[in-house]
Amino acid sequence: MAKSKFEYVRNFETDDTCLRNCYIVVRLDGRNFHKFSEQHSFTKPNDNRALGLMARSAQSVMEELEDIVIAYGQSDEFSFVFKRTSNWFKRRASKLMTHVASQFSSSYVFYWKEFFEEQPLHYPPGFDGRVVLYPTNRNLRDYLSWRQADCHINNLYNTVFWSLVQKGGLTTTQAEDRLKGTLAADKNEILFSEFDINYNNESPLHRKGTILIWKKHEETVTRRMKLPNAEEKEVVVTRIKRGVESLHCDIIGEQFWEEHPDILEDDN
Ligand code: DGT
Ligand code: MG
Ligand code: MG
Ligand code: MG
Ligand code: MG
Repeated sequence: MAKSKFEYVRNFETDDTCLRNCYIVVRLDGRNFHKFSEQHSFTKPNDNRALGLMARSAQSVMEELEDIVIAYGQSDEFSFVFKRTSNWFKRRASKLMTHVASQFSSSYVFYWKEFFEEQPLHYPPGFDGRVVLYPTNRNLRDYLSWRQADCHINNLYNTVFWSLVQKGGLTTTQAEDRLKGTLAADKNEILFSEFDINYNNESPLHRKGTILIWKKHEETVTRRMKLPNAEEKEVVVTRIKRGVESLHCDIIGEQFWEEHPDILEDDN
């Protein structure tokens, strides 16, 4: 086919191929969720409906897009890790990122009612996305550890803060002042001595966030088969299917990675 004289505009497109051999991480974050959570009456410090909807939307991303080996989410953010050998969309960063962001956003709206029931969605939420490349398993694990440590730090702070306000009767300004300069141990102590809360017994969903991985399971179905002599016969067929599994465990230490050796590929 002859090229039109307009064809040259293609040359204005820039190359955004992600470097080979690197894990591709796409992290999404809710746009202005400070306001969104207020306007949709999210419970403080954690709203299980909101966290459930985030995880459900991330599951849809994993099921609909290719080559995601693990996803990690907390608060209004979710990170998706593409396997380092992925060649999906020729590793073009903009394609990967926009597919993740749009699949996630449309799922967030699509599944809203399943989680929020009578609470209406007042306006369409948005999510920003970024792509980061990690060349080694250590770098990728440190990235995920960073996000989970962030979850822990924020959740510990928020748990004490809202205990002081909701149960201790402090104003938000007083609670802020009370927590200024405190270390983790101080916060644990306030929770324990003043509110009878052992932080380690708080919900793992809130303390650890949500990890999504693939899990294989066997599925047995009965099929009706036509035999050559026109007779029908019932046949039992067993297939290996994979489904998304949701966990709320530690991913900073060794144990998780020893128990799930097929998430990471070798460094060499
Ligand atoms: P951004 O990301 O720069 O557009 O602005 P924000 O407002 O989304 O800021 P970000 O992402 O740093 O903080 C997340 C906000 O979402 C934060 O204000 C708390 C809110 N949020 C997230 N999850 C929950 C929840 O479960 N309950 C409540 N009450 N708020 C939540
Ligand atoms: Mg942000
Ligand atoms: Mg945000
Ligand atoms: Mg955020
Ligand atoms: Mg197209």
